[in-house]
Amino acid sequence: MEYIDIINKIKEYDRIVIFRHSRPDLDALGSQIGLAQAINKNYPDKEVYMVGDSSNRYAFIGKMDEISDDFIIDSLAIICDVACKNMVSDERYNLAKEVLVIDHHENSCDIENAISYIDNSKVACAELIADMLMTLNLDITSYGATALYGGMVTDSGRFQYAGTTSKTFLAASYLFSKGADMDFIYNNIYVETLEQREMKNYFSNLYQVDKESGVAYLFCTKEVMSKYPNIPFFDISRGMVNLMAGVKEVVIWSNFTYDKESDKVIGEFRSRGVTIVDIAKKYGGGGHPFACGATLKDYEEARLVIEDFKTLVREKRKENGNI
Ligand SMILES: [Mn+2]
Repeated sequence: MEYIDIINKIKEYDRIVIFRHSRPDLDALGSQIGLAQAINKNYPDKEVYMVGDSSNRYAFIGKMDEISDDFIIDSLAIICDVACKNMVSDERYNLAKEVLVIDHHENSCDIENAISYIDNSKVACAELIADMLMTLNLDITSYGATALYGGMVTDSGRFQYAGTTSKTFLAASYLFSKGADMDFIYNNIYVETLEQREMKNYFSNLYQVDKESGVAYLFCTKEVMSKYPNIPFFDISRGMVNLMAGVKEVVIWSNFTYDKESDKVIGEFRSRGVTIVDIAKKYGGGGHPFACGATLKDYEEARLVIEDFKTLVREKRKENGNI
């Protein structure tokens, strides 16, 4: 499948509904909003809506729509930034005439009868969409460009993570030429309240480092989570994992957060230079080579993951003493 096939599919439909994964990050929301804005701009006669659960953290970027089942039945469903059916927010994509998946994750698509465009050379789904628009000479509103830029900035860790390529910067350049508002994104993402800073200080004192292997882990247990009843889960689970990043001695870092909704432990895993996604997959999860996660039964299982990380680092050190 090529970019033009995505656009031709969009052209076939008057009604389009854009989905993405639950607990959205800015790449999921930015991809949705950016794609909707691009369709509106280039094909103004089409009706485009976005659905899914809301995010406190990223509410600044825009709101989702309320739409009826009847509308979806006549529509093309486009699912952004996810290709696993159990991670899609709002399962009504099942009602749509056709389903098109646009994603950049490693996992292959398990959504039945969906057409999929998956490119895991893209650091963000938003980069994929921006690259498509740029390649096909399509236009986008400045709001849409800002949303896509936000997705690229966050999924690439401000163009720092592995996976950022020369094409990422070309896509960013395209978005700037369409009026992307960098300050709006940075002021909403990188400015925090005193309370947030103090919370980070608390979690910074909580993580453990196994110095022998260079594996760090944070256990945000039920007791720990009960100290922050009003903080969205995501702000701790993903928000705190990188407190352990950028430490010379730490090669793999992980955050295991108790989720009271599912009574499970959500693992977020990160690494510098060591591929860890296979361990995430072993525990039923997935993601990117150096940034992935898995849902675990309990902290006993979390300890098994940590042991696997330690073994992995030891094995890698046998191959390459510089790790
Ligand atoms: Mn993404």
